[in-house]
Amino acid sequence: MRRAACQVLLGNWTGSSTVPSHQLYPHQWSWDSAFIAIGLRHLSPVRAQQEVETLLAAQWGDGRVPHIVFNRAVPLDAYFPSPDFWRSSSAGAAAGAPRTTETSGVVQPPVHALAAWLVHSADPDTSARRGFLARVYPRLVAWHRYLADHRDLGGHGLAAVVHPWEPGMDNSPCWDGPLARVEPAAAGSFRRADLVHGSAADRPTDLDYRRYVRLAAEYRDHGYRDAEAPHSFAVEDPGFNALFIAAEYALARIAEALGGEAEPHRQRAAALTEALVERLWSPEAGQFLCRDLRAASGGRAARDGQGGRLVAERSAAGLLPLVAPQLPRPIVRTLLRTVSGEHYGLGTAVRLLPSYDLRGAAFDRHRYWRGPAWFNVNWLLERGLRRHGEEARADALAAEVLHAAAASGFAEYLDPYTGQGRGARGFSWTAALALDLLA
Ligand code: 9YW
Repeated sequence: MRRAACQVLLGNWTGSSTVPSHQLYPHQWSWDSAFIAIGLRHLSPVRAQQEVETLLAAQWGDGRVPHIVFNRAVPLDAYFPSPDFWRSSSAGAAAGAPRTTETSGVVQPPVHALAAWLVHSADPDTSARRGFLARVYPRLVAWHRYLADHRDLGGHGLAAVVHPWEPGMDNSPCWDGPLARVEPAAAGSFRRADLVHGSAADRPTDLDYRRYVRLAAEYRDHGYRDAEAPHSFAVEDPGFNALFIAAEYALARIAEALGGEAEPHRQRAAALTEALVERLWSPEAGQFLCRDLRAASGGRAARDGQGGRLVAERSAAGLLPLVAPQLPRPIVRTLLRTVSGEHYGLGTAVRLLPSYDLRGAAFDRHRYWRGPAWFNVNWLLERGLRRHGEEARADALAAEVLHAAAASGFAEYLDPYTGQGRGARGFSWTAALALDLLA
């Protein structure tokens, strides 16, 4: 299995970074690269460092790390939206977009500091010799500062996402409500490239895409400036913020290794954890929920006086706070019950955590983030279980992840009931995270 996983990563390496999948996603993706680097460190620590550094080289002046870094050698029609849609180097000039590299203008979850720390730890000598941590640290600090300063749209310390691509779970049922208020772009005004390689029944719908396009164009037309963009979609997502917390703790370790100040990072991580619990924890749901910042006030759920409204959909993103080390113990206990309860059924109805509530009205075992099991989510859960002392459950999950990764040819995602692979094969983060679990 190790050899097969390495082959996937070697095949998807482009010379300076790794594509998630040559056909479907032929450029560099932000959180993919973080997960890929975590696996690549076992194969080549230097390549793993390059993976992170290539991504960070495309960082914008305002600190944002774009969700896609485009490879100019790839034809424009291979992926939509292409560089001529985002027009980052011109439209993003005021926000400090790079002049010579084209990128998207939205972000993805901030897993990078965690990846950088794990990559460094795999081979501290090579890392020190190459000055890896010293080079990436200021960039990671600027990235986190961007999230804290420009994305605290709710005003209580959490980072908000402004597009369904940002939390990395494009068509999660959690966005159905907030997206319904977005006027879809005209049908036929763009051409989807994903349907050439993916099956329509697995992918987001055309109506979803028309709204994704509208939101991205609106952001672009405001120069990607957060203070000016209307951000008609603005959500506090527990997965995104949980990864922000884990990354902030990783930044503390990086600072320490460089002989710098770790305490401010720990303090920010603690403050984020507090805000996460305060704003997104739902005792009734037994998990964290998303907060829709643009929901009109009124209705029972809105009367918590926190602004916006909790979204009444259960997604696996609401379990990811298990990666936060300082989560209050009663919340950890509840989350552990929820994972194996009727809504997720881990260990009973299914062998890998599904992306969405098995009992939810929108559940669809094949459609992308509306039910299928994803490897990065399960890898994070495995880490969370271990972090909170659930060694046996973590071991069992790791074994299931490895089995499913190999049996599916390193599929992009799986039918959670049958374990059958769906989407792309030879998918990079699946191979990388399998390699990490094998190590
Ligand atoms: C897109 C690359 C990306 C992942 C996302 C996943 C999908 C579609 O593919 O996004 O066009 O960006 O939802 O999490 O990073 O693998």
